[in-house]
Amino acid sequence: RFETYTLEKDAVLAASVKSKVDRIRLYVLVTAAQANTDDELLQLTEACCRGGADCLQLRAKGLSDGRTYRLAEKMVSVCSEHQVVSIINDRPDIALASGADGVHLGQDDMPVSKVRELFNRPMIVGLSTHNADQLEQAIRERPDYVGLGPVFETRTKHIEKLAGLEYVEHAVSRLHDTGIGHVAIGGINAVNADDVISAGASAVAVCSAVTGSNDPAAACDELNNILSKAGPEN
Ligand code: 3NM
Repeated sequence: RFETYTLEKDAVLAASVKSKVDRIRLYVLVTAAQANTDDELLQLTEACCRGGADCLQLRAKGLSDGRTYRLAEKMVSVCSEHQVVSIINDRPDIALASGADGVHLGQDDMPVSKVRELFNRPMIVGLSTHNADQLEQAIRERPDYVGLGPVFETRTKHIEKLAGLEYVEHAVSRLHDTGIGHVAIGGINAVNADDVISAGASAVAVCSAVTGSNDPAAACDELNNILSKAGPEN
């Protein structure tokens, strides 16, 4: 009886992970560098939530573990208040400890299956992919969603080769029926988001288009309008 209960509970929790991923359309990366104060970052988090982001990712570069953890915990609590999905970049341990909804992994991070073994609750695991070979490998590893990029030139992260809109098109059709979600990423803004949607993407991830704006909430709102015009099933 206990076993049945646990299995049922796991199935319900796993379904809740899937439904969280399914409702992501606007995903914003909040980059925390040494120069930022935690208050600044929390204000940015709040603004993105108010502006209608569906998911926020904390990218902490060069911060101590202690500070990253405290920041993550605060961001998670702001996200939960607004029912926004919270993801921590690169750090399964901090994602788990801070109560985040999930973790985002890069190509150089631990394998998806090993990261899942660390978790004592169902969590979202995302994985960056930059080309068709990495996508095939990702489909075998079964993350909950994959990042597809860089679609356009970006100054936020150095990546050797542009994946382009062609990669988005390829990946979206390849992922069809796999149950794995996707977010297109890299140089996406209010001017080109339409093209990304036309290439088949149902979700976009942005950093500078929102965090580099004087009014991040308005920038999210503008992107949201563009995404919603693309049609509810898209
Ligand atoms: N990952 P912006 S592109 C963090 O292709 C990141 O996997 C990418 O920032 C990938 O919106 C990228 O400022 C940078 O271009 C996204």
